[in-house]
Amino acid sequence: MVDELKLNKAIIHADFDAFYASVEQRDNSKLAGRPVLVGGRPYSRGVVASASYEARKYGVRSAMPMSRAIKLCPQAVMKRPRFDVYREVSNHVMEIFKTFTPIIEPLSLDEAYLDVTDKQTLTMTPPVIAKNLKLKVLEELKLTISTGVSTSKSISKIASDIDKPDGLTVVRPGTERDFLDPLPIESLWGIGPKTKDRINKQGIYKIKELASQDDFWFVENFGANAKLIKLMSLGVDERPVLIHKDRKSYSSETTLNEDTGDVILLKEIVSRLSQDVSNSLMKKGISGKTVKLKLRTSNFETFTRQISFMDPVQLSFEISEYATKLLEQEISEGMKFRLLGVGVSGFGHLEMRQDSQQMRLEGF
Ligand code: DCP
Ligand code: MG
Ligand code: MG
Repeated sequence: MVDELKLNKAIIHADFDAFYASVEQRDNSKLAGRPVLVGGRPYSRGVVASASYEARKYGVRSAMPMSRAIKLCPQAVMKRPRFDVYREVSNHVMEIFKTFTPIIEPLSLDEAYLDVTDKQTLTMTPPVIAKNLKLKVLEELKLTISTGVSTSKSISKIASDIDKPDGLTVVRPGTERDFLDPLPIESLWGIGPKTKDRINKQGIYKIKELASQDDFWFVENFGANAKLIKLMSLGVDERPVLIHKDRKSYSSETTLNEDTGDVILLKEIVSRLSQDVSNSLMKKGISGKTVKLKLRTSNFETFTRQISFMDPVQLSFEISEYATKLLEQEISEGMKFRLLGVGVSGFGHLEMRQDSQQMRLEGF
């Protein structure tokens, strides 16, 4: 019986409910039970980062302009984000997860996959493990998480979202397709709002309708992702929970003491960050083909811009040159920034870079 149980992979996806907003409610008892919005200022085009469930009843959602959110829910309490606190909570929850299984893959500050396949016993079934996980998080952090339990990452992620807040949704082995079939296609990984609209126009709304399309249709509609999305729509997802992801990028970022739009100062900061990243790359002996610039404006809008090239870069002046170009494209009159970050990804080894330079020289 136990062996039979162990044949199935057991993966839990756990995600905090209204993460930033719940932390603010927890740390200020006056906010408990009230609509809370964490994000930028309404009069400076700020957006909502997190809305408490009390605020969501009024139609408020993440990424909505704060000014609109306040119109929908005028009694909401607005809070500025406290990123340091959220990071601490995140570290703590990952430590709690580690007491359940060493196989953990964090996806962001507030969520992770846990592979508990080998932790199952007759009594300690995956749903019981998920329940204990929720209890421990509540006990230690005074915050709720929602969990999804199934045999795969994609289904567990969908399941954890289906009964928020404080949910525990179990999709038993063998019932994956029954679970997925009636859901809207945008529940699946890789189907964002634009893709959803495009597919809906063809009269396809539910995962069941999607799953019945042929391979040719999938390739035509999803290109390189066709196979993955087809398999996921059929409830097949063999991707393992990855503990140590290969590091995909090196970056350095800084929050400014004061928001600034001073171009010379911004360029200086970009240059310093590029130096940091370059040092890390040199230590590892790697170089990357993509330079990324991260910006957070004074109204808490965060975005990234990137540029890729054939020959990888490693030296700070090269990284800085590209990052500065990206910066120049984003600066406009009156715009101020509170955070800057520079990163490099798309790694190959340095030898490859030397090779390619050599080849270029030979080509002359
Ligand atoms: N976040 C953000 N901007 C977004 C989305 C999210 O700054 N557009 C931040 C704030 C969220 C946190 O990331 O609190 C976690 O994101 P989630 O998508 O998990 O959203 P929440 O935890 O806020 O709500 P939910 O209960 O739906 O998970
Ligand atoms: Mg969350
Ligand atoms: Mg999340």
